[in-house]
Amino acid sequence: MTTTPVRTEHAERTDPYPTRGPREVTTARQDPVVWPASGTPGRSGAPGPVSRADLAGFERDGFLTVDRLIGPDEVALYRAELERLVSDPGVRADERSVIEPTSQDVRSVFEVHRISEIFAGLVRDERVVGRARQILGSDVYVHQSRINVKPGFGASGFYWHSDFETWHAEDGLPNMRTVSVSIALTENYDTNGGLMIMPGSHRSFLGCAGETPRDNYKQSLKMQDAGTPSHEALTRMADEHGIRLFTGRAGSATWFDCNCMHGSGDNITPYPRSNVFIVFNSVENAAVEPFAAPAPRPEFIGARDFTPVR
Ligand code: 6CS
Ligand code: FE
Repeated sequence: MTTTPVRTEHAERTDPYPTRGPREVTTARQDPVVWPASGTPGRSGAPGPVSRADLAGFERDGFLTVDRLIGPDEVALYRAELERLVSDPGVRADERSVIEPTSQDVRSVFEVHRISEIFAGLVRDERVVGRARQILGSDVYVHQSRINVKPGFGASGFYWHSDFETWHAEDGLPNMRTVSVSIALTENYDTNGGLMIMPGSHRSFLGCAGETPRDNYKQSLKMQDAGTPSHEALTRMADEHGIRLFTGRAGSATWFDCNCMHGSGDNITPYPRSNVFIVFNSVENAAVEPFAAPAPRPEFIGARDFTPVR
């Protein structure tokens, strides 16, 4: 007797946050911002280094700032490691490095938590991973890490976007249970291309119009196109939420929810705005198939190793 293999269709799954279809569509957030500790429903926020007032601020605004997350000696250590990495020809030639289109300077290096033991140590630091576990209410793994050099004299910024929109569409993160920290390694002035966030924008999801091209990351990490909001949407959101520019000395940090609408301007000053950027995802929100892309992005951009940070 012969049997024919039964073709199982790709199980239809509902997408809570539709994006990259024919038109822009706004969906209310369906996830908590500060998650209850796994197994203790209701109580928001596991114990940890973030004060209750700061947790409340994070819930409301989508971000919180720490004036001095790391001290001057640590800043010097991470600055030196950043300089070592960006001046290493092997790193520069590696696909993990993004080169500035005009100046040919290194713009970013991805997956520094894997290629650098020094940055791996920063990820495991309780002042860092402890805050992520507290906000996400669970163990966490690193979905992405990068150093952004943002040299002076013309480094280009990042246009307005929601990180979650990309991480959902292209990396397959199902829910908004992901938090980023940007740790300043140089002074963030109000003139050298600082991070801007629309406070409160994390509470609604803007699904963008336009399909994801194949191998989109090869272009999007230089200048994002797919996943870019319309002028109308940005005007509406800026009118509703305002725009907050983050400044701070080296060693300060901004923690922000994965769905904040944010961006940064060019840096034409002589002063670099370098930072290390770490994205923690809950182990209960591990990446699945992309929700709106032909294939997942490479692992150095969207991790597929979900081992919790210890
Ligand atoms: O596509 C990404 O994953 C990266 N792009 C930007 C502009 N922010 C988030 C992330 O590093
Ligand atoms: Fe971003």
